[in-house]
Amino acid sequence: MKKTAVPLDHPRRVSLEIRERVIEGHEKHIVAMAGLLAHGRGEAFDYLIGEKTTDQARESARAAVAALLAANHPVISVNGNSCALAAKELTVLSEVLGAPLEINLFYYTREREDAISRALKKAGAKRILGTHDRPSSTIPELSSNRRKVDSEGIAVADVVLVPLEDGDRTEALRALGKLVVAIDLNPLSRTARHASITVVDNIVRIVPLMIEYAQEMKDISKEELKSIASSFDNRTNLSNCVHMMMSHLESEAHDWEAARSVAQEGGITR
Ligand code: PTJ
Repeated sequence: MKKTAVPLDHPRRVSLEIRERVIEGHEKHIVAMAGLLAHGRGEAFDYLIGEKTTDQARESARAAVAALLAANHPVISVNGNSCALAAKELTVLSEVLGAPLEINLFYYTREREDAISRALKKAGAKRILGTHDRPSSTIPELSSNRRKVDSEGIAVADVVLVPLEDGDRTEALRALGKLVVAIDLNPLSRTARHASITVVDNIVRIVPLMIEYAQEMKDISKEELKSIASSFDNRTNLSNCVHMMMSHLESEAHDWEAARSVAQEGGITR
């Protein structure tokens, strides 16, 4: 399918360009069909936070980076959507954190694994875990395709970053005693609720910021990093995120009421 050029002056240009990347990813077999739906859900939640990185997201991203820097075996899990939207940025983050990238797919096909592997290599990734030619282990608590993990990656990781997760795995990883960092625009999702640290923001905006934080924080002692991560309370975080969404909606409703009053005063009825 021919790529649709988004006009430069289109008011929704950024959002539409991001959408094009997901569609293109689907055409290249990187993104699963269900990934298109997942993206639409993400877009809706992004509206609710005003399509910008909030202070709450910054705070959770700092705690997330602290946890990843303090880890003995941090791993970044990559699926189709995260690859289509942030292959380059996740590759840089992986280098700064010393956390390998591991392909882990819910809708696994060999064609998708190969397409994602190619895209990550093109983005500069030198070492990719989770491919069919690697030693694998199983997460017994899981029945989905995600149960197959790399023996030198998620299987032995103490901290795992899971962007755009589908919810079945975070709980299982937590049950295995791992610290899970999620990036998910939906603070109500099972992943968001079960993760140790949930960053409620768009992967496109937050991963570049996490790279900056990782560069700033990489010389902090492990003790201090651990204390930053452990003092983060995810329940408070999620509650603040939901409150933020509600106040964003309230202010939108308020604007409409104000506009209606002005129109009525001016005698405009429609
Ligand atoms: O590539 P696969 O086979 O592993 O499959 C990946 C998908 C995403 C299809 C799979 O994990 C899935 O079905 O996920 P869900 O259950 O739809 O959850 C995805 C979550 O990511 C939802 O809570 C969305 O709100 C959120 N999300 C979507 N786009 C973004 C996002 N979060 C952050 N940034 C986004 N751009």
